[in-house]
Amino acid sequence: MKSSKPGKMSREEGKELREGESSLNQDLADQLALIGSYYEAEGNIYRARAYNEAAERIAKYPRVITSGTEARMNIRGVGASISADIDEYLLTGSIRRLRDLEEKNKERFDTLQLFSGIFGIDMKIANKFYNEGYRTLEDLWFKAPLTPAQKIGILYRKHLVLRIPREEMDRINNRITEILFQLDPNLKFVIAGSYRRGEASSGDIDLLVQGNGHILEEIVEALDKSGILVAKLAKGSSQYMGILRLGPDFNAHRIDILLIPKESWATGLMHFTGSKMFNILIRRRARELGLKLNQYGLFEIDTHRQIPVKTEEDIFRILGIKYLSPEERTPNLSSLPIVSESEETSN
Ligand code: TTP
Ligand code: MG
Repeated sequence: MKSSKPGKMSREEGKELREGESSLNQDLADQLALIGSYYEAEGNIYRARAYNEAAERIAKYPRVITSGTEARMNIRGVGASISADIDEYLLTGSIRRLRDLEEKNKERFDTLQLFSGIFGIDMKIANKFYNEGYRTLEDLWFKAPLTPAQKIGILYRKHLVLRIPREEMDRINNRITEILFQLDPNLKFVIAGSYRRGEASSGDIDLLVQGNGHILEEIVEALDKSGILVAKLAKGSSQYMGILRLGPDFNAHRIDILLIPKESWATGLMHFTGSKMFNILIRRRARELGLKLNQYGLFEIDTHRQIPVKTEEDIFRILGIKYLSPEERTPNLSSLPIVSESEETSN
């Protein structure tokens, strides 16, 4: 679920859990693991194991799964029924077997929905809490071994599920701009994500700041002093996750502050601007040209050499794609406008 976003901090470990494509396999694996957990709860150990093992292998599978048959041929433990589930998931986005199990185990389903809606509690943790006997948020609050971030997630749960209207995002942008300008007039920063794409509302605030090292602490301190940071959820050397609130007349929202080194600025900006679908398409295009694109840079796959890019326009040009403004990088994009060879030579 959106509010948990367990992948975000993994930047610190140098992994790419936010890469759109790997998340399709991960989503599928999560669904299968969830089926496994229902079978486990029903005492159907054989099926539970089959689904859990398949889920683990699918999460590690290096390519995006395109069909049940592909999975059956390449992944041990994927038999006829899991293969059919995969096809159904790829076609419709959900799996009937899971919906039936949820229907049959309604109390478990409802509780998992409630728990996994809290920041910092994903389905796996929700399952664990359910198995330990917790059923309500009061149970969690008073009896479960919650992390400080999960407690904050419970306190702000009503706020965090709401989207942020663009008008409020503009105010947040202005306020952050004032504070950061006072801190350092030369600081380069931008609110990326859906806000930069011009969307009417945003799920969170994705603040990118160019720089290295101590500046993150200084930024957090400055925002904190101004009174708009109401809670800290997690902090690494280049990423901060917290909750921001303009004041009592406003809701509280998730903010991520991401420090991006200068040499990664263009690719970082592109990545965190999204949309997720645009990222999938442009990374695929890069791969077709023997290149690897991620938030850290553009690289030649064979030599691992980093190709220097200063702006997003550079990336589009190198990949032979017509420039798309952030507003054009919509979540329902289905293909990228490739520059034809004749256009290239006429330029
Ligand atoms: P999000 O904040 O999750 O997405 P968003 O800003 O586009 O939408 P929302 O209004 O709901 O916040 O992530 C910011 C960008 O990071 C997203 O647009 C693209 C990139 N990203 C991926 O490429 N893959 C992912 O799995 C996620 C979570 C993000
Ligand atoms: Mg966002």
